[in-house]
Amino acid sequence: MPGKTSRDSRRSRESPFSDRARIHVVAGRGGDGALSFRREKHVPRGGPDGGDGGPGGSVVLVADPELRDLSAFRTRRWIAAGKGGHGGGSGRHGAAGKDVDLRVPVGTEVRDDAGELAADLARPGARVVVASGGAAGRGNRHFATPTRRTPRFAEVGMPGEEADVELHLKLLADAALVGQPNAGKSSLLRRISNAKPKVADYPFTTLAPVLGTVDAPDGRQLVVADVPGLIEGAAEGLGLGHEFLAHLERARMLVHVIDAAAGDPTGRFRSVDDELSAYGAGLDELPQIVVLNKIDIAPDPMLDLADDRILAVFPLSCATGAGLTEFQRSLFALIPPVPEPPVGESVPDYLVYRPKPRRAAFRILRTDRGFRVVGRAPGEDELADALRTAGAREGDEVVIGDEAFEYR
Ligand SMILES: Nc1nc2c(ncn2[C@@H]2O[C@H](COP(=O)(O)OP(=O)(O)OP(=O)(O)O)[C@@H](O)[C@H]2O)c(=O)[nH]1
Ligand SMILES: [Mg+2]
Repeated sequence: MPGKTSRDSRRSRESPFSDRARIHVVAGRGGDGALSFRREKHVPRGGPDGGDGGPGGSVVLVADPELRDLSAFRTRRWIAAGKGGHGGGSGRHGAAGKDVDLRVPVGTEVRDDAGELAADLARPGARVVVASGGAAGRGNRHFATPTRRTPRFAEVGMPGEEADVELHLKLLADAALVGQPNAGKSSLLRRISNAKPKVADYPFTTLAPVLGTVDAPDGRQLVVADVPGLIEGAAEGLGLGHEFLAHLERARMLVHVIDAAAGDPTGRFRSVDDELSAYGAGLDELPQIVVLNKIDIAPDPMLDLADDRILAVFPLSCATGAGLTEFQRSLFALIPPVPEPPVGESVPDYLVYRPKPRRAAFRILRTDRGFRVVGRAPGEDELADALRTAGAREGDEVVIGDEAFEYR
């Protein structure tokens, strides 16, 4: 059926698993404070009544357990939050700019331009501000004093933060299935969990990690990841495994699945284990359960290994179900406990990530003739940015301290 084929291929092209994204985030500019004076009958010029602007909206990442990967950002790379509204006369405030909440899968790491880890959305509901909205400008009514009754200036809203941000998803699984292609990893996940990954008798059937939930009779649950097969050289980029080795970093335990019917289980174990060591990041230190699969074909597989990391070895068959109950029970018994955060320390749910730390607390005032810069002296670029967003035009006067110059 040609129709079916084309639909299937289109679907797989549209939604491949995506564990990296690069986005540009721009927070909203704060609204300007108003420069206004009360107008009443018979009063030629009343007091200042310019209201404040609204703060600019922020761009926020939110960890959502419903999301599987970062593919939403394939088509959405430039993300801007709302501008704050300007203040008005009669003390009217500008509206706050709208925040943009970007949903990302749990386990998303945020890296800055330099590739440094800036935040880790490791828990459902965790929030990270990746670009803070600009501060609102205050209206002129804030600047009236007994000696300055008619302040002829108001603050201008500040630009929002802007940054290039790299997102990198590392799946959070309790245990991860590793092994050579065709060993029966996906068959095992189908048997023990609610996930239904594709199973076929050719290598590299599984092209992207799949998570499944395994239930215990006492109500406990474990999340188990099926990761694409590893071949020799995977750590250097051969096969598919390399890209996905990062997903093993956060597993508490590995379930090493070996096709016992293919011969030399010990050699197969070593071959995959060498790739884990070559990758580094502690993968070769994780505790392992070894599964010798396909005992319906090879009934008495031998594994000749003495290794402290190996907690148990289970001969079983995903085809007949032999040994599966025992394996599943032991999975719960052997999984290392979730590391508790040190006493007195809690993992923050709300992190604020500042792409560019705000150096100077300076503000820009709009005056009758142009702009006045107050507070700590800003850097040249920062000032140029702030003046541009404030709407400065050629020829406007800009006053900093005792000096005045023309904006160009
Ligand atoms: N006879 C027998 N065949 C099995 C058993 N377990 C899995 N198979 C078969 O082995 C083949 C590979 O199984 P998969 O579960 O797709 O293997 P995989 O490790 O996920 O493979 P990749 O996704 O390519 O890495 C399929 O044809 C399965 O039907 C078993 O216990 N006995
Ligand atoms: Mg598979």
